[in-house]
Order: sequence, then C-alpha cells, then structure tokens
Amino acid sequence: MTGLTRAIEDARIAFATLADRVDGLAHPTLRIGVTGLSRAGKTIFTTALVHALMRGGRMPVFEAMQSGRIARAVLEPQPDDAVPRFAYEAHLATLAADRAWPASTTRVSELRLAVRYATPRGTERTLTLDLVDYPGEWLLDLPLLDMSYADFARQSLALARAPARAGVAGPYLAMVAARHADALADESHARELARLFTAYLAACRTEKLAMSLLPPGRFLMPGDLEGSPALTFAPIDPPALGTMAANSLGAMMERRFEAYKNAVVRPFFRTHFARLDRQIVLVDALSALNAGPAALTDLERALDGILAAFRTGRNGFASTLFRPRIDKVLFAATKADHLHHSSHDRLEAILARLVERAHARAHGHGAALDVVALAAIRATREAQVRRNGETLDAIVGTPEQGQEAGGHVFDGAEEVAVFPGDLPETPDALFDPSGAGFRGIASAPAGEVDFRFLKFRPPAGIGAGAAIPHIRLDRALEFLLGDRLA
Ligand SMILES: Nc1nc2c(ncn2[C@@H]2O[C@H](COP(=O)(O)OP(=O)(O)O)[C@@H](O)[C@H]2O)c(=O)[nH]1
Ligand SMILES: [Mg+2]
Repeated sequence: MTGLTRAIEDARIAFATLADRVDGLAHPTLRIGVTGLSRAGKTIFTTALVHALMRGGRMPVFEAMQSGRIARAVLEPQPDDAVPRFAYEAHLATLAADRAWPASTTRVSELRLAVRYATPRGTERTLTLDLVDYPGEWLLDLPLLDMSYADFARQSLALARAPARAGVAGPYLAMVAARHADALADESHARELARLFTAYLAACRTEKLAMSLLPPGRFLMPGDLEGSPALTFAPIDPPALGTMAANSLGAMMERRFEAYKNAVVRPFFRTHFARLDRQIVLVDALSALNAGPAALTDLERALDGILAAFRTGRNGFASTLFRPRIDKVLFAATKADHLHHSSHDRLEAILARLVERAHARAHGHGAALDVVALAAIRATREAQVRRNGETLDAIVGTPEQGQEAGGHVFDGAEEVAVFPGDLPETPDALFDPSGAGFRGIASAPAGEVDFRFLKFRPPAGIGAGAAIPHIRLDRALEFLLGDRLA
C-alpha cells in the first residue's frame, strides 16, 4: 500500500470509529463479533445467545440475569442497510420444528437487540447490543495485506507441499509445475489454476483432514464474488524477483492478488472488523481431535493467525490514527456436550494450550483474554451405564441419520448411550512434536483412532418460551457483557 492510500484508509476508519463513538454516548452500544472457522458453531451460538437474553434460562454465572436485573430484551431493526440480518427466527424454527441444525451460512450477518436492565442500584437502563456473525476465514486474510504476491505464493505452496496436505494437492501442484510465472497470461489457465487450487482447499477442509489454515478465505466462501477476477488467481511458483513481464501469467496473478486485497480484504476490515468492541472466537477443537495431530497443529496456526489479526490495528496497516476498540476476546471450544462433564475442564485446557503463544502476545496489547469450553445448545444428557460389572460415564443423545459407530448406522430416531472417551488429563500428550501424540481418522484406520465424536441431533423441546439447555453459555455471557450491564 502506498503512504497515501494508507493515510486515506486510516482517516476513513478513524471517522467511522468516531461516528460510532458519538452515537455510543447517547445510546450505550456494545458491538460483539462472533467468529470462528466454518462449522465452528457461530450460527448456533448467536441463536442461543439471543434466545437466552430474550427468554432466559438457567444462567447462574451470568449475574445480571441470575439476579433478575434484566427486564427484557427485544430485537430491533438492524442498523447497517447493506448487511444481511442474522436469520434468528428461521434458525430457531429449524431447531424447534425440524429438530435439525440450521444450514451453514457463509456470509457476514448482523442482529441488534435492545436489553432493558436495572443497574445494581436500581436505575433503569438500555444497552444496545449488536451481534456480528462473520467467517473466521476472512480474519485469516488480514495477514495477506502485508504480503507481496511472491510471499503469499511461497507460503501457500510450502503448505500445499507439506506431508499432511500433499495427498490432496496433487492435481493443483501438477498444474503449478506445468505453468510458469513467465508464460503468457491466459484467462483459461488462470481459471483452471483457481479451480484446482479451490478444490485442494476444499479437500483439506473435509472431516477427514479437518485443516483450518486455508487462505484466501473467499475461495471457500466466495459470497457474492464467485467467478470474479479478484477470485480467479492461485499461488504459482514466482520467478526471480523483477523479471515478470506485464503480459505474463505471474503478473496477472499478482494483479488479481492485489485486487483481492483491495476489493475484499480491506473493505471487510474497514466496515466490519474495525468497529467491533468485543469478540468471541469459536473453535471446533473436537473435529481436529477426530482428524489427528496434523489437524491440531494446523488449528493452532490458524488461531495464531486469528489473534494476529486482532493486533493488526495496532501496528503496520492501521496507524496511530486508529485505536482498535476490541478490549476483550473470548476463545470458546464449542460442542462440549459431546463430552462427559469430567472432560469439560480438559477441553478448556486444550484450548488454552492452543492459544497459549498468541495469548502471551495479546496480553501485552491490553485486550483481556479468556478461554471456555461450552455448548451453546446441549444436545446430550449424562448417564451412568453398567457394563460387565463396571459403571461407566456415558452421554445420551440421538445421533444424526447416517452417523456410524462400530459398524452400526444410525437412523436419526434412536437414542443411544455412547462413551465418548476421556480427554487426557493434561494437554501436553496431544501436542507431541513427533505427531505421535494420538491417532485420528486422517491417518489411522477407523478402529484404531483415539477419539470419535458422533454428531447428535438438537435436543427435543426447543421452542415457545422454554429455555434451551446449554453448557457454560452463562460464563461466556458474563465475560462478554456482564460488566456492561452493571
Ligand atoms: N451438539 C452440538 N452441536 C453443535 C453445537 N454448535 C454447533 N454444533 C454443530 O456444528 C454444526 C455447525 O454449527 P454452525 O453454528 O452452523 O457453524 P458455523 O458455520 O460456525 O455457523 C451444527 O450444524 C451442529 O451440527 C452445540 O452447541 N452442540
Ligand atoms: Mg453460520
């Protein structure tokens, strides 16, 4: 970025931030970002959070609700005209009427709630709460802003050639080998490269490999940009610096990479990210445990990248004009209802271990950071089952149709008790640098894996006024908005 573009960008962000702040004086507003990689649980978390504020529930740790100070919460018109509204009612209806999880969303969406509450001294107040649900993949694009196309290509190709991924990168790498950066630019070659690169990224994300670090984010979630030139590029081996002719394939890739940064990454940062006050990052650690050590390592790198994005505003791309507002970040391991409660703290410890290094850095920057293991919607309950004279801790739920265990395929109706297995007492064993800490489906036969978490249907009985069962959702609420309701 040139000095001038940077200055204009900073001025714009500063102005938007200022406008928000002035508005915020008259009506206290809290803007919370809900993010996480695809399938981490953003839609479910946001739906459950809104439902809890509107309908209540068992929330012992969420003091404002526990003490009855929240009078009511109502949905308000969404303030940003160009952003889709979070489809709260539709998601709730799917959970209640179909007893099914809502379909995955791939775009940013927003919802505004007005929360009427009494301060501990009894003064009535209203807090306007804006929830912004956006793909974590888009956050992982922020480091691209400080990269040249050559840097990006080198990093991406090194990842694709690493053992954990090379198996699914074959066709893409073969085309990279055949297309030199200084060949003549050709639209059909660019399209084919982008197609093979995208297919490789998609293969990395399947349940079996469960990779997390897959930039650029819009390749897997193009939203409205599908097929546009800004998405029609791919990493290819860059030539020695400065030797690319303007009409070469490499120069074409480079231009489009820059277009991606300008047309996609910067606007997202400016219009959404820069305006957040607080952030929850949802993490599907259980899927990584299912897949194996390589997936866990990849998740760690992705979380590192996500936290780096929270620091971006403080150096590099945004200058002193812009002070990022995010003062609290909560990392939450989702789907804790797949585990017996004796493992909930262990899941939290694994997450803490995953964000450890990033955690140390963020502390220096003033944002408070915490971790929690939660289930926004609890799909299981606990039971003890006697087997061969032994009492075992089990969880009981209705596996989704097509889920499989021990050769049995579930029909989506029968309820079963399963033994999810314990997480290790300390996370260290899982992070064995040799990659032999545990076995997952990416590299071991199904019968020999250490973890196998089934997918359960949502619980029966959601709807009307009934509270939705959860695990530790109250802790997340207390961290994210407790102090703003005092
Ligand atoms: N059991 C259980 N499953 C969950 C929970 N949250 C999410 N899931 C599962 O994870 C899937 C993806 O969740 P979703 O919120 O759509 O993820 P998003 O892509 O981050 O918005 C859902 O379809 C559920 O199968 C939870 O609290 N409990
Ligand atoms: Mg979603």
